Amino acid sequence: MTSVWGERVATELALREEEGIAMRIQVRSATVRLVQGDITTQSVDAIVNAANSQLAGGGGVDGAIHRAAGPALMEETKRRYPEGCPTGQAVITESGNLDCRHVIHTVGPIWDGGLEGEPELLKSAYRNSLQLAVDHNCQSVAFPAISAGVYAYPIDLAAEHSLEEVTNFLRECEDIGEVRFVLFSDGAFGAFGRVLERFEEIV
Ligand code: AR6
Repeated sequence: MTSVWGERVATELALREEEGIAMRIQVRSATVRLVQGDITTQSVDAIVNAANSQLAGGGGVDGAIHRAAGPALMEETKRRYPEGCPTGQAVITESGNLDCRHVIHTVGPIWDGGLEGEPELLKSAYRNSLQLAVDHNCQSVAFPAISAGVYAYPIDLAAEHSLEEVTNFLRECEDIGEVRFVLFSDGAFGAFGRVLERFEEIV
């Protein structure tokens, strides 16, 4: 059955294309693209880090970004945001050795069954990251699947809630040209792809 959300955005999705391991849709003037790969190698204006609320670094995509960026990234993060970043919020830094202008550090929720406000907090993490990108003139932004690793957000729900919030944002704000989801695993790419396919079904 088609969701209310799907019906609402369907008319604004003009294009979906499969390019091997990439897919994209168009939402007004922006492209939402799915690629499978490593976010640290993306050439975009900003990449988003799935951080923890202490901004202390860690494993997963956080560890990969800090390793690739070099120590300047953690030095700046600690100096500018010693208080950390609450769940659902986002902060921005320069990017060290990465091939992007900025790193946006956001904190997704830890999954605890789904009745503790996790969907709203995840959506807030995406929304606040995109708003920071706009505020810093970043027209292309790459996201990992926030909360879908160590924080255990079920991947199918993560795909649905992430794409829902990003497309809602792009319906209202035309300052961003591309949002790229960089999905590390086959499972994550497949889950995001299945949500995107629903768009095509209802166009
Ligand atoms: N590029 C793209 N995606 C990646 C990469 C990469 N290089 N590496 C992992 N992923 P996670 P979370 C995927 O655990 O669930 C950290 O320790 C991964 O497969 O990185 O939000 C932080 O410090 C998964 O699909 O983030 C926090 O303590 C997705 O990125 C905590 O983990 C997110 O997995 C945050 O947990």
